[in-house]
Amino acid sequence: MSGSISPEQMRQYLRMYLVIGSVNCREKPLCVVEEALRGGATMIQFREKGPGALTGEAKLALALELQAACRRAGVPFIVNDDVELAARIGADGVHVGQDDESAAAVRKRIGNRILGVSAHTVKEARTALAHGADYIGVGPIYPTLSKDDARPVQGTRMIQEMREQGIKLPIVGIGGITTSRAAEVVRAGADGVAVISAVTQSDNVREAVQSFVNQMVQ
Ligand code: TZP
Ligand code: MG
Repeated sequence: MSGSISPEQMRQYLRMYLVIGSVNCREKPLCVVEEALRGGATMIQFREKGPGALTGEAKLALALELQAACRRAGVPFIVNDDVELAARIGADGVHVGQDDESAAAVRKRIGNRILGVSAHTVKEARTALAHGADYIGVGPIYPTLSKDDARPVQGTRMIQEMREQGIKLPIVGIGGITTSRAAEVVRAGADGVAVISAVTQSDNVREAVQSFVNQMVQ
């Protein structure tokens, strides 16, 4: 069983999904998130991972700060992996990978909040649905420098295959997506794009997000 969010609402939230942690940022993460929200980001994922990532109280403090910005903007705030943290701060949802706590267990723990699951095959997509996922993240679509343990690049083919095989769950593509590639990801059947570096490493975060949002309209 999925949560209480409707698939239609979920698809809207996935359109321009910014994934962010302190290690991805060239300036203060709060500034990046606030600029992204001004640019029209539709959902934010706090993914505090990799060399130099914050832990403990510092991680909690940053999560609270970013969550407050999202609340002010009325945009959902999702926590990657850390179900404990999500529960503690009352996040709007959790995103888990195939190597994290099982989606079914997370669904039990988070009730109706948003549950996102990474899926790399049609089988994983079906299992995610059975376990109560509200959306799946599919990738890496293109080469990425933002995830050390990324699986092989899939191109847009897997999204297409999932749609051909009857997967109707909301899908967000992730991995190496730039503004010039976003349309291709949506054409393959995704409802939106999840992006780290094309936004966080950009000289103008707000404009980068705006240009993704504009791609989504076409
Ligand atoms: N999962 C698959 S690829 C990826 C994650 C978290 C990293 C995406 O980052 P970028 O910088 O948008 O390629
Ligand atoms: Mg994970």
